[in-house]
Amino acid sequence: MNDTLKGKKGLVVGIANEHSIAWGCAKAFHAAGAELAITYMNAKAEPYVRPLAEQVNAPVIAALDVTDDAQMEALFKVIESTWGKLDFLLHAIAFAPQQDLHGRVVDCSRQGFLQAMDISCHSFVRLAHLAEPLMQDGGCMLTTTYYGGEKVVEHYGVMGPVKAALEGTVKYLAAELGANKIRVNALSPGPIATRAAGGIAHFDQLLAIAREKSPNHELICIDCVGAYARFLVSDEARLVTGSTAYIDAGFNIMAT
Ligand code: 0WD
Repeated sequence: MNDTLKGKKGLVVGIANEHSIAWGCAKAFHAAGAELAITYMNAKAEPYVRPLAEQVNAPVIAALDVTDDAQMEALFKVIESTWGKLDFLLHAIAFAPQQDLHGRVVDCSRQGFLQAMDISCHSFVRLAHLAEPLMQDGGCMLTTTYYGGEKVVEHYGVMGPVKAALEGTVKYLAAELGANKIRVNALSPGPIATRAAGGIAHFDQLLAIAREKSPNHELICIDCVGAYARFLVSDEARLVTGSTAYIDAGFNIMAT
């Protein structure tokens, strides 16, 4: 049994259902002995998320729409009163309005661009800002990015520039928080058929290309991402920070 997270307390933001990447991570964190705070986006999502959170005995189950500052502050108050500290957090959310996501980046509206950037990137900064004081013994902050932030991936649209900004943010946060032994990293999984993935046009093509071009010719599963996430938030990874951790069967090394 892996108990590398025994005694650790973690916040998981981004479970929509049992297919979510965040759920693969939550299962791995729990199996390694961590106690979790798990959020659901709104009342519509709660019936899908709460049973999962109960399955991993999460002592904190709370609503969090990251656009609601008061809700985020209230969540951190609950975490503080429950544990008095936080060891790690996972941010695994993204959003862009359909109209902007499906169009060209050059046509993206200001509102759509800002909303995508706010929910998918700056929300990580806000979580980090509130988590920092609770990470007195050090900690780890993880977010989720995609190869489309690094290279142009057809149909990824405005999420490409948003993920590029997120990856840049990871580096700056890692540099700023390193002195307090807080590590900041991004997971970069290959394509996985989740609810959010359904918003990307021709996603099945992306899956087919990933399988064909990756050295391993395999698709990624949420449990594979979970295993890597568990390692990254553990003390075993204490010298890993500011990195983009690919879990893509090697796709990123291939010239297209
Ligand atoms: O192929 C994929 N699925 C990949 C996903 C490959 C590489 C990276 N990623 C990234 C995504 O961009 C995202 O950042 O992983 C992260 C998690 O995505 P996921 O697990 O693929 O998607 P999903 O299960 O849908 O979870 C994302 C959730 C939302 O789900 P819906 O389906 O309702 O859009 O993000 C949450 C929401 O639960 N979310 C929010 N949570 C709080 N406040 C908000 C918000 N404002 N907006 C969306």
